[in-house]
Amino acid sequence: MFRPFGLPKVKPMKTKMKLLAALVALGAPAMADDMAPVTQDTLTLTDGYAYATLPNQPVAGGFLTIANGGEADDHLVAAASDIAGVTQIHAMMMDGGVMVMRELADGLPLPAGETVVLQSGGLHLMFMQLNGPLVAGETVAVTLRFENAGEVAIDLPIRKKMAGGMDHSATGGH
Ligand SMILES: [Cu+2]
Repeated sequence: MFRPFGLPKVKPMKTKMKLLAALVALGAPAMADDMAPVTQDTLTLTDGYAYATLPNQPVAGGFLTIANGGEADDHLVAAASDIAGVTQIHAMMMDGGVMVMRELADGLPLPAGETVVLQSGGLHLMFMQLNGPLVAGETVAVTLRFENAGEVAIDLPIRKKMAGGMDHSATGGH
């Protein structure tokens, strides 16, 4: 399912970050399920996350929201993570009445002034040839390479997968 492009989504995150910092300072159990927003060049990256893997799950999805506040288009060209031998940029699409996913070989366009959401059941980062499990409460370090903004390093918090949710697991384990 694609969310139409062009829906600006800007959330003030400062309060959340302070709360998070306070929890960390108190030694509270891991609650780092919100990614600190990252801004580079005209891009703002928010709402990053990945789901914990099930035993023997060979691949996993990564998700985030990318807002391009600039006047020029940008382009997510590539992604990489130490957790995976290969990281690709995928889209879900209908093919003969069946939902399939495809690698976006040319990357993901980020039109000027628009916000692109990578989410379960839609656009996503695909971690393949996993080197180990994704564990809830930990993070996945990912480097994204943009045509204009250059390389951006982010840490995706790993969330527990909700049972019965509308996510990839229904389509074959990721
Ligand atoms: Cu995929």
